[in-house]
Parts: sequence; C-alpha cells; structure tokens
Amino acid sequence: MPVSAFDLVIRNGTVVTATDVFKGDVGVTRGQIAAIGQKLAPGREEIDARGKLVLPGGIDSHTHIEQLSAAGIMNADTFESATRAAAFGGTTTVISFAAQHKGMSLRKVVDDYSVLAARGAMVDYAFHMIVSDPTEATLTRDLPALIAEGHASIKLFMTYDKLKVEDETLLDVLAVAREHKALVCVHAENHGMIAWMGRKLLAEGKTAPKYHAVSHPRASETEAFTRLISAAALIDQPIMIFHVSTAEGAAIVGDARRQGLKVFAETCPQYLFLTAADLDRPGLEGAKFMCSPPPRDKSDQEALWAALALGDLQTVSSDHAPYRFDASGKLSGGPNSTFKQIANGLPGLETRMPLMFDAMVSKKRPEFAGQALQSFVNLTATQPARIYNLAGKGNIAVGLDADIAIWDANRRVTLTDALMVGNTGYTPFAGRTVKGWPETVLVRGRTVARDGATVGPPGSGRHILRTGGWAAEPTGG
Ligand code: DUC
Ligand code: ZN
Ligand code: ZN
Repeated sequence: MPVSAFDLVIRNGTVVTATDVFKGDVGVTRGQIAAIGQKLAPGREEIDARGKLVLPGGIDSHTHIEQLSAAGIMNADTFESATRAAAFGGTTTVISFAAQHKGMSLRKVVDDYSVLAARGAMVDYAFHMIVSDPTEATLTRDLPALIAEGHASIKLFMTYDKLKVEDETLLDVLAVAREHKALVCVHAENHGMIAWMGRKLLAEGKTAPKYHAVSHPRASETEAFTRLISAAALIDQPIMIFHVSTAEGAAIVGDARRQGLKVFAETCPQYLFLTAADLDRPGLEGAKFMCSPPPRDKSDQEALWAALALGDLQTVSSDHAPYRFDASGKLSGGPNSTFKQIANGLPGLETRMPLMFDAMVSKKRPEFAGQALQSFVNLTATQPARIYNLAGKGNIAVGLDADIAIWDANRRVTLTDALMVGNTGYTPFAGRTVKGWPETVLVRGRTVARDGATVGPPGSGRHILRTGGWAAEPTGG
C-alpha cells in the first residue's frame, strides 16, 4: 500500500483566490491546506474537481441565528438549521450575534450563545456582541474581558426602541472599543425619522407591508451614516457600517474612506437584487421582503454594485434574519398586522453565494470585467476574513484551513421555497434561476455538503476566537 501524502487531495480543479485563477491540486492534511501544485502525491481521499472551480468557502459576516428580536419574536433558525443552510449554499464560516437585551449580563449572553452554537453549528463561527445595555459593568468589566477572550467585534443599533444607543452612549462604546481594540459594527438609521414616518403612515391608514419601505426614508440612512462617521472620527475608532441600501449612503462611505477615515461597509443581496416594489404584493405577502433598511430602487442597486467594484463597500453579507411566514414569525401580530408589527428580516444564508456568483461570474456584471471570479471570492470570503480577523480563513493558501467550496459553474438551479434547507420555509428570491452552484463544501477538510445533501454533523463547527483584538489591515480599494 503506498503511503498517502495527504488526507485529501482535490485534484485537477481550477483554483480561485482573490488574486489568482490557476489549474492545480490542493492537498489537505489535518484540516489545513498542506500543498497546492500540479500532480500532488495521492491522498487517502481524492476528489476529482476536473471542470470545476475550487474556491474558498464563503464567509457570511452578518447573520442572526437563534436570536430573540427586541419585540420578543424568536427567529426561525437554530445554529443547526442555519449552518446547514450555510453549508448548502457554500458558506463555511458565519459570524452571528450574541445579542444583549436590556437588563442582561453581556458575559452571560455570550456564554449562552456559545453553548447553543457549540451544540448545533456545522460550519465555523464567531460572534459580534450586540450591546444594548451599556451599563458600567458592561463597559468597564464585561466588554474588555470578552474582547480579550476573542470576541473582537461589537454591534450597536442607532434605531429600534429597545436596542438603540444615543449619541453619548455611542461614543462611550466607541471609546471602549478603541481602548481594547474591537471593531464596532453599526445598524445606522435615524430613529426619529423612522418613528415619525411610521406614526404618520399608520394615522393615514397606510398599514400594508409596502409602507415599511416608505417609513424608512433615504435620509434616515444618510443622516445616521454622517453622524456615526463623525462620532467615530472624533475618537479615531474603526467602524463597519452594516447593510448599506442607498446610492447616497454608499457615496458617504466612499467619501469618508477617501478622507482616510477607518470606515468599512457592507451591502447584502436584498439591496442588490430586490427593490421596494417587491413589498407591494397582495395581502401580507410583501412581509416576506421586509427588512431594515428596506430594499430601494434599481438605481440604488447599480450604485451599490459600482461601490463594491470600487472598494467603497468591501463585503457582501446576507443579514440572514429568518422569520417564518406564519404566526410564529412574520404574522405573529395576526392576519391584520400593520407593517409596524411585522418582524424585520429575510433569510439569506443559503442563497447569498449562488446569487452573487450568478450575477458576477455567470451574468458578468460589467464592473468586474476580467476579474469576476477573483472579485466574487474577495467580496464573499477574503475581505470578510481580513476585516473581521478570522485567522486561517477566507483564502486558498498553504497553512490556512481547508474551507473550500467546489463549484459547478454551469449548473443551473431554480431557487424555490422547497429547495431551501433552513427553517424559514420561504426564500425572497424564489423563482430566480441561478447558474453556478457549490456542489461540494468542506470545512477544515471535512465534507459538510455534497450534491444538495448536507452531512454536518451538528456540533462539528469550531468557534473562531479573534484574540489580539481588531488588528486587521484590510485592503479594499
Ligand atoms: N433588520 C435588522 O435591523 N436586523 C435584522 C434584519 C433586519 O431586517
Ligand atoms: Zn441591522
Ligand atoms: Zn442584521
């Protein structure tokens, strides 16, 4: 019996990184990439990737999993079902939230989510800590200790009654993050404008889901971005602005970056593929497309694609926030719910990678001409790994974790509710046919999904601690 040089060899594929595309073999030993080259020695296991693309697994850096909303509605996914959806869709690492609500100890919140994830996750994971109750103990005891332990990012909300922080508190948290080296991610919308618009619309009897989009005026994004960036600049603290939805928002981020400010930003498939018109459906059907901020217009989609290509926006996450279209989720307020009573959020973990691949690689978005595959990898894996300090992740290189998705670039798949493997029961992207699908997905060299079947097992995901604080030097144009 010849001695196998590797545990696994992925042979004869076209390997894609954020910078290169080349034909070759990838050898994996003990979960890590041990060699990349031609005609590698045999592995104990071999995958024939001839005619296929060998890409880094996706990193979805903004997902809500097993999380209770501020309104008390549990989202539809457990760590098991959400990470099954991730694996199915080519994502091998997720960052979800340890969500503090008022009165909760942040330490206990992180401990509790860690237990849930350790039990259920079948891909690797990390947490952003949502801080909604920045008490003295949270700021001076729990946050410094938790950041030092590897939870190197904080999430703040500038809107939502029960979550929002006011300007002074925002600065308190930014200052703690600066001292202890954490990145601060922010849901930046102007609360007053949204609340005022909501009251006005309801008073006029405008209650349908489509008014959700009207109630989040474009200015609510631009005002909050500007205020947030000013606050972060005041104390020189890096920030990540979540889910940019408007052309103006993207422009504000771009301007800030050109001034040298440490501002990063993401957008999500719902802002690239949906518009506010999707919320305008009979009855409450439009609730399936309700997220905050809302999808905008075609011209915003174009501006967001341009901003991604320019590097003004550096990542595309799903903002997976799944609520079933029934009384346990979207319709918990009953059949006559107003848009204000409907949980905000969309499922997106399993469709993010295929939608982006289809648009960038198969349909050849012109912004990425000549660099489509590398740009796809960069936006969905390499940049999130860098920005969030996910060591060992986001690329195909010797010494990194063998988190790999083997794509069939020619496979056409129609997205349907029935195809989805998460717990939400629907996809807002139903009816679209995408070209390109991740057929085999590996986490640290272990197959977690193959040909549409996920194999897990739950609990096999590893917690990626980001010790050393936030010290990334991301690129991004
Ligand atoms: N909006 C949020 O603020 N969070 C989750 C999803 C959403 O739509
Ligand atoms: Zn948000
Ligand atoms: Zn979110």
